[in-house]
Amino acid sequence: HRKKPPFITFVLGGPGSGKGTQCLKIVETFGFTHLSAGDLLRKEISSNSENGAMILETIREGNIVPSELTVKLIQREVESSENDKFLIDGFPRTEENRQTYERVVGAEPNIVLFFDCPEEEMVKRVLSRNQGRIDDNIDTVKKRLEVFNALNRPVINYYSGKGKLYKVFIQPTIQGSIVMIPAVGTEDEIFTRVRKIFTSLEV
Ligand code: UP5
Ligand code: MG
Repeated sequence: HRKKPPFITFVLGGPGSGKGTQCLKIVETFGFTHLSAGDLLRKEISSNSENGAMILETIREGNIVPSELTVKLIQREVESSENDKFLIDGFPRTEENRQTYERVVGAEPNIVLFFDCPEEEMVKRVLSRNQGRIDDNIDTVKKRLEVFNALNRPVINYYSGKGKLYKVFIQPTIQGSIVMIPAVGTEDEIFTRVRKIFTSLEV
């Protein structure tokens, strides 16, 4: 039995923005448990579960798997873990995902981390990743970006309005009329910024 509710961080950002990469570093440094919604869904495909074929088709098209299913997979992992702090990576992707999570779990996340990365950089990374993902091709990447912009941005705005959003810029910033250019950092440079966030939160 849990004494207190777990500390939940939603990790958001477009395809290839570096969510998974940074989550591994947060795990090493701060002892979180990393739950990638995409990985949990891909595990359902490879374990030949009853929903496997539907999930495969949905991911191939760059669409969103039904909320109840994803929430169930996440909730199962959280409840079977001894840890009390979690990174939920790549979820919620839509307002409907978010509302389903909050209704079923009965809680909001503590914070939301958002990797704001330029599209050209995301496309370049995804297409050079080469890990055999069925959705890492130019057509599906374009679709994933469209879905991200149309459906995930409202979720990000929602949490921003609640004061829960921590944004890591991976893109040029404009100060006055000067554009600060090469802000796409290495994995370690990005983590320096991420580390500051978690250090300041003392979790
Ligand atoms: N890389 C990372 N950081 C770098 C840096 N600073 N400089 C240079 N290179 C860097 O990184 C991507 C690549 O970039 C890697 O090769 C990395 O080495 C390099 P990664 O950390 O993997 O980025 P990430 O943001 O995790 O990208 P990913 O492709 O996993 O994001 P998606 O959000 O597209 O994928 P996800 O697995 O979350 O979802 C896949 C699909 O599942 C969705 O499209 C959807 O169909 C379905 N889905 C749902 O339906 N519901 C859900 O809730 C979740 C997923
Ligand atoms: Mg990922």
